[in-house]
Amino acid sequence: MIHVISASNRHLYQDAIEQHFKIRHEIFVEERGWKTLERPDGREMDQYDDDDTIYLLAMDEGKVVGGHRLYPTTKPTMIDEIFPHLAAVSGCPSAPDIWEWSRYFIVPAQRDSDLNLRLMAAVQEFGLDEGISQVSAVIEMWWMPRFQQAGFALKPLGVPALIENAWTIATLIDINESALWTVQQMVGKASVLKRHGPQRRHVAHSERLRSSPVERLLLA
Ligand code: A1S
Ligand code: SAM
Repeated sequence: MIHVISASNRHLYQDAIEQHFKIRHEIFVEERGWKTLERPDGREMDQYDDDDTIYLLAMDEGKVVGGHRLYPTTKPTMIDEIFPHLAAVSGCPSAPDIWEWSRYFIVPAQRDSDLNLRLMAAVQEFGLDEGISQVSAVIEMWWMPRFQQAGFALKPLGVPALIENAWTIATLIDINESALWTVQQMVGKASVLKRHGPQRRHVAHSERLRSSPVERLLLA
């Protein structure tokens, strides 16, 4: 199952979160060669890993096997701060119902399985549950047919540019019932998420943390 982890339930997932930072280092720094993200402690984390980050992690018998993360666009994002030139046509998205999607990975042993489709279904299912209408993402162009095959509608925010030798584009991806339905048909499952507690809890928790420093202290 794919677990939703936010500040509201992170205390239940300390081990999974730690595993995932190490796996991210192995995959993004060592395999993909994104050397800017290299860290001596072997944990890949950046400025978009904080109390407002929501992780969707696929777990198999206690082991993290894949995942991705979401970050509120009401805060400075990767598109704003690092890749604004990719959003030169439409501007950088910033709205409570748009979240930035990044760090999509599957451990090598689980690639070329249905996990990829389940991870795609997870972003649609979670987004619909939590009132997210779009996710923004900086993607290499080879993602475009993958998303289109899964029924996702994408809108480019600008023109592609070469980043680390890969043609890359900033996009907005719609979260909607139609995309969820298409990808669920491909997965052959109605739900891929493991839920603890009520729906609409994770985004609302993050919004409360951001709205009040006192609440931040009380909820910490
Ligand atoms: C991006 C964040 C946002 C999305 C939110 O026949 P093949 O093997 O060539 O088929 C491949 C390729 O067509 C394509 N593909 C995968 N990696 C590619 C790359 N680096 N460059 C160009 N094309 C690439 O996908 C096909 C299937 O790939 P796969 O690895 O055999 O299987 P799977 O299960 O679909 O897994 C895909 C992912 C991307 C999840 C997996 O390869 C992975 O975790 N890679 C490392 C992390 C990564 O690069 N993430 C994307 C950037 S964040
Ligand atoms: N879509 C990617 C993701 O999901 O994380 C990020 C963008 S993609 C163009 C890969 C490039 O972004 C790599 O060169 C990587 O070093 C860079 N990158 C990712 N996160 C970064 C960060 N926090 N600061 C600087 N560069 C970053």
